[in-house]
This record gives sequence, structure tokens and C-alpha cells, in this order.
Amino acid sequence: MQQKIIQQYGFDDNAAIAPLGNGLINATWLVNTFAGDKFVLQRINHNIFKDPAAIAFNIRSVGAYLQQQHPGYFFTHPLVTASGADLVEAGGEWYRMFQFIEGSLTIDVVESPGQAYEAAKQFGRFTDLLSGFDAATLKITLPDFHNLPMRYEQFETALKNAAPVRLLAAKKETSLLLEHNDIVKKYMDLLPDLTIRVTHHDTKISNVLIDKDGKGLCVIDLDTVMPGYFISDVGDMMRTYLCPVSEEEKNFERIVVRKEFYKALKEGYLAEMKDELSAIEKEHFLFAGKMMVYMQALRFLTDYLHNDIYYGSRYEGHNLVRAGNQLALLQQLILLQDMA
Ligand code: GN1
Ligand code: MG
Repeated sequence: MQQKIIQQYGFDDNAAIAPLGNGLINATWLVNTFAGDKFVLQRINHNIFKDPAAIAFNIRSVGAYLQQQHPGYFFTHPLVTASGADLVEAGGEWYRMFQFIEGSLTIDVVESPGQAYEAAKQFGRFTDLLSGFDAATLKITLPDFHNLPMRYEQFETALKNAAPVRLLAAKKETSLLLEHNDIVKKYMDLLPDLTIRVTHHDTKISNVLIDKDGKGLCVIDLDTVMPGYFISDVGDMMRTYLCPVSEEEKNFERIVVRKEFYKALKEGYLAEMKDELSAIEKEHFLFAGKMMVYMQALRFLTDYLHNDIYYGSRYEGHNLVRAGNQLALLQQLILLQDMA
């Protein structure tokens, strides 16, 4: 199937196609053409993204603005096919292609404060460069994606409908989520004071391209670029950069918060966003992390209670472990005092 897609972009039949990266939602391949050029092919998971054309619209619209207003910014525009389309349908699936940026790298785990700084700076820069762009013109590619009260309601519904054996297995995680539900209230109270901006909504480290010297180049994976709050981007960075192990780690003793990484993340983000964020937003910098870690724990546990229909599961209890992991991280974050 992938060969058929790349033909539409006018590539030779002899391209080598190999899986790339480890996202949970979309499938990605590296395409090496016979001529020696490299491209990235992606299949959009349309069970989750019901409207792939909305994603393409947003990327086109943001890309055009950046090209016009900030021509020096490095932006990964999707390639167009021989017939001019930036999205290809085949067998009920949607695909798009990007140029592979020579010399660019991605990493999966943040290993140094410098990497946290660079990545946070890139995500801050993206939102800052788009501060003159009307976020309201973007399409909503995932309705209610980071709607915390709605995620909480879904969790409550799952508690009512789950199989008794899963409910019992999830007893500890369930009571921790209930215990910390003041986060939902705090978030609701804060909302009127937050500004809506162009938000990436998936700020994990593998969504930043860096060069061989570790300098940030740009952000990628723009499927969830939508109007949103700084909480989403800053919080998801905290969720994925501060701890030396990922959400997959089963040994929760290894879940700690690296203070120097927090400091670097904050410095990197504010290097671009300090004049954009309000005083109230800055005061809630650390809260962003708590909110996003809490929401991810809710999402993993809800999925466990729903028999893993969203995230899938590679072993029995996978999403329960992921939820427990995020709750351990939440407890560590609660202990962290804000600084800098
Ligand atoms: C999903 O596709 P990926 O792996 O970048 C999810 C994020 C979660 C993340 C947890 C569209 O992201 O919201 O934080 O898994 N994306 C979607 O690993 O649900
Ligand atoms: Mg993603």
C-alpha cells in the first residue's frame, strides 16, 4: 500500500520503506528513494482524527502565515502529489508526505537540561511566532482533546460501566484520582484568566527536530495544533521531560522529578513567551504540569476501564500500569516547589 501512495508523489518503485518513530496514534515510515532522497510518510489514524482534511487545512494555514511573516522559520510543509493534493486517500486511509530534513534528529528521552531548554524554547517560539495569527480560524481536529472536566466525566462514566474485575484491579489508582480531583476545580477556576493561543498539544521531545549539536530546529507533528491554553504545551513537557523514565516504566521507584530539568524547561519556554504570558499564567506554570499529568492518568485509567479501546495494550494491565506511573509522577510534582 505504501508503495502505491508514494507513486502518487512521483517516486520510483524502488524506494525502501521502513517504520519510523514510536507514536501511539499515527503510523510513520521513512522512505529512501533509489535516487538517494529521504521522505517521511505518515498515515493518519482516522479512528481518532475523524477529519483529516481539517488537519491539512490547519497545517496549510499556519504554514502560509509563517512563510509570509517569519520566512526564516523552519517549517515542514507537506509535499503535494503530482495532482496538487497534500493529503492522499487510499483504501479508506489518509496519508501525507514530508521532506526528511537532512541532518535533523529526534530523541525519545530528555537526557540533559540543555535538551529540555531547547525543546521548550521551540514550542514557545512556535506559539509566539503565531501570536498575530487568529487562533479562532483553526479547525478543531480533536474536539475536547484537553477538556479536563470532560475527561473527568468520562472517567466517572467508566467507573459505572467497567467490568467488575477491572474495577477491582484499579482500586488504588481510582482512589488516588478521586483524592486529587481538586485539580479539576482549580483548572475550571483558572480558565477565565487564560488566553487562547495557537497551541501544539503534543509537546513530547520526539516532536522537536534538533541538529547534530543539539540545537532546536523546529517542531513537528502538527495534527493537534488547535486553539488552546499554554497549560497544554507546558504541562505535557513537564509530563514527559522531568522524569528520567517514560510513562511505560513499571518500577515506580524510578519516577522522580529532576529539578534542573524543570528550571531549564521554564527558562527555555519563557525565553520566547515571557512577554506573551500574563502574570497569572506565569504563576500557574507548575500547575500546568500537575493538570496535564493528572489528565493523562485519568485517560489511561479510563481506557483501562474501557478495555483498552483507545491506547491499545501490549500486556495485561498495560494501561493500569501507565495510569499508576502517571499518578506516581503527579505525587512527585506535588512535592516540587516552584522556583526561578
Ligand atoms: C498520544 O500519538 P502520540 O503518541 O503522540 C495521545 C496524547 C497522549 C500520548 C501518551 C491524539 O500521543 O494525547 O498524551 O499518546 N495523542 C492523542 O503517550 O490522543
Ligand atoms: Mg502526536
